[in-house]
Amino acid sequence: MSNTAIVSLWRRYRAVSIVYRIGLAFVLGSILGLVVGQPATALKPIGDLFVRLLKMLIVPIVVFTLLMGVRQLSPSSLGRVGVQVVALYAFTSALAVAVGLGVSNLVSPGSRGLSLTNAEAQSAEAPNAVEVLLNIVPANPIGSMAEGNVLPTIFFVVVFGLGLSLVWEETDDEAVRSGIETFFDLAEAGAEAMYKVVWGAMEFGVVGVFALMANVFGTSGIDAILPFTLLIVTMLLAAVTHIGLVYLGGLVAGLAGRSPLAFLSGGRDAMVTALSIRSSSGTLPVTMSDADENLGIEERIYGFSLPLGATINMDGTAMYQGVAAVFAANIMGVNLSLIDQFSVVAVAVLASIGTAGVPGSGLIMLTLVLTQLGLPLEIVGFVAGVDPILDRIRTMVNVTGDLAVTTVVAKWNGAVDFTAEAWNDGVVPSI
Ligand code: DAS
Repeated sequence: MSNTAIVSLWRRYRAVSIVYRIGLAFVLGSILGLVVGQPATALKPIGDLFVRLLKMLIVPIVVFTLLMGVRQLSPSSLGRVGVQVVALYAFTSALAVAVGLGVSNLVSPGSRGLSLTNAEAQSAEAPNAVEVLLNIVPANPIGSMAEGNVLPTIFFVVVFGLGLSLVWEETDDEAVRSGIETFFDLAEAGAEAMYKVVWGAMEFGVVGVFALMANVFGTSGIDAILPFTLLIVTMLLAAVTHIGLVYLGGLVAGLAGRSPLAFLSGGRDAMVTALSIRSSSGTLPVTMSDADENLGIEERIYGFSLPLGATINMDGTAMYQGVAAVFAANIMGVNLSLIDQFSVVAVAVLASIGTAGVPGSGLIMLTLVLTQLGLPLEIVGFVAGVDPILDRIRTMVNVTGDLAVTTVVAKWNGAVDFTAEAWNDGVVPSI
């Protein structure tokens, strides 16, 4: 084959979105494992290399992305409306993880058809409740980072970031202020660099996922298809439950006293866009347009809450961490205690502050949750292959949550024109 043919083939290969290439690697690796059987497990070291790459990313991702996320939570820039928005965002995110865990405990994805016995089970004996709570506060933050302890690292970075914001507001010392701005600017640059590194790791992930799936299907055979199907079904059920109960029932009908169907009609463009492009940030212009034109919300509210929501409010992503944690534990044959599930909620809610509203970011955040639970990161490689489907569901929930909270806060602050189209297009009379 001539050089030009190879170059053009390479260009065509790179033109395909990385996530679809990983999806293709998932399918081809699975087929190879099914066809070749046990010999396919010889590829496992390639998958292990991909897992090590993911482990390398964990601490820098937490430090940089969370510092960047916390920068937007400085008390003065929030104000009364901001505090209402952030409080509801945090509350719905915690509920989302609980819904994800609850539905997963019922459906129990990963408990049949797949067992990962040969990966080292990192979890020692389960610590008790008091130990887990105490362990959230690191005795030595640098040591926690060095050991890759996720929750204490997250706790320290959030506290440190809030400290920087408070000093920035209170000090008159310009040198201190510019030093703090440098900290945050470095965090922003570091976060951007880490996302670049993440996608570099995901490039290798095409080969890594191929090898991991060849190993899985070479070991477990055709039965391994069931857990992945159940994982998608569980995520769908959790998403519908959360949207129905929390957003439509609790927020729109309960707190805003308006018709849930009218809300869905008003936010449909943003929900469909999110499903299509898998990016909250990319959907933001549509989300803002739905808020303004369909739902009659004033710009002084959505202009603050929606960009903030696209960055720090990721209910679908947080929910997914709960679903994937149960999936991973079932594959490992490990039972998640209530304490374990509490730590999933804590990591998922805090980590979702730093999760970017871009395709696949929730998959990277899964490495934090699995590390916190002491579960093998191979599972990130397993679920990467079906992430194009799971990410769409996550992103749609993320965007719907941003709009639902914005509707409630706007109602509380008299900033919704309920004569707007969606509330009165005859779908359902408002409550
Ligand atoms: N795709 C991300 C978003 O844009 C969500 C995720 O990956 O979890 O919100």
